[in-house]
Amino acid sequence: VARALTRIERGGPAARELVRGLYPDTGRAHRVGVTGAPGTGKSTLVNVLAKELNARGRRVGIIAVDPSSPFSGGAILGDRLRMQDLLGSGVFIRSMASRGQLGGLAAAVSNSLVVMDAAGFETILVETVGAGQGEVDIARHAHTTIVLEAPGFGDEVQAIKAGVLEIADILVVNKADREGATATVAALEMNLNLSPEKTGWRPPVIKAVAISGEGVTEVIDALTRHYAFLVEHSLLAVQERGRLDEELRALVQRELLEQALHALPPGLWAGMLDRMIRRELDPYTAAHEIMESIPRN
Ligand SMILES: Nc1nc2c(ncn2[C@@H]2O[C@H](COP(=O)(O)OP(=O)(O)O)[C@@H](O)[C@H]2O)c(=O)[nH]1
Ligand SMILES: [Mg+2]
Repeated sequence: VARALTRIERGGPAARELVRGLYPDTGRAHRVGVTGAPGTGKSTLVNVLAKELNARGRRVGIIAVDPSSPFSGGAILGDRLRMQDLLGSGVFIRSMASRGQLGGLAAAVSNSLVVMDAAGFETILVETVGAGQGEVDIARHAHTTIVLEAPGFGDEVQAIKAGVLEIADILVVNKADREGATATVAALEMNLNLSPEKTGWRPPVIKAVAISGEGVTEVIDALTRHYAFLVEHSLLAVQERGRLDEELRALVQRELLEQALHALPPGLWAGMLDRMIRRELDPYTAAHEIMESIPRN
């Protein structure tokens, strides 16, 4: 599995060939995304969840995605310690840093899920830093998304960014050993009351202390209930269709751009950039001219 994941991360034809071979054996794992601001306790929670699920006999894999790690060695060091902690437990953990743009990372995560799913991991926990659009993207790969909040992360209502409640299936207020957890829970409940439920699932708000394991049973119960809800309402297929639609669009978009770049007369693209800088050409007209100059079959 480790070697397959390395191949996936390198990308290119070898990665594509691997995905092609493994794809028929996928579709059985429960994919769980865990997201939230840095320092809310995602890694700690993922660890205890993995240990507890593993103790209950489930095969658990972890993918830890940290788009910021090229800049902060701390996250990587933390993940190393974490891997030590899980060593010998039967939990498989893989850390992934972003190289280049998030589009590439999203593809690497998607393909890593294929590898772990095919390898028979029944629950795959994907930890992602909540920092902009990226985490929303990665959350789309999950059946169930856990969003972590922690008290003392600024104004409680402000901390609940737009879009976060939309992606949350389970809300965890971690660090409940600290002051302000009750206020954070209340703020989240209030926000949930204001936002309409699209599918009939109301995200539970669970207080937890990840360092002591408090609340972990409740989170696992919520995971089980959410998966059962998806099955019961035939939402797994709906979700999957949406996810595959996006993935396919992204792939075709990339292919088309590559084809266009190949087909263009040499120097045309650079010339257009020069003209745009001189304000002789606007981006829309440039895109139109590029489409016009691509030879069609
Ligand atoms: N007091 C308290 N500290 C916690 C709790 N959970 C995690 N931490 C600490 O918060 C820090 C950040 O945790 P980490 O899991 O690395 O957060 P991440 O950046 O979201 O992955 C670490 O020092 C943890 O030990 C908790 O429930 N209570
Ligand atoms: Mg972390």
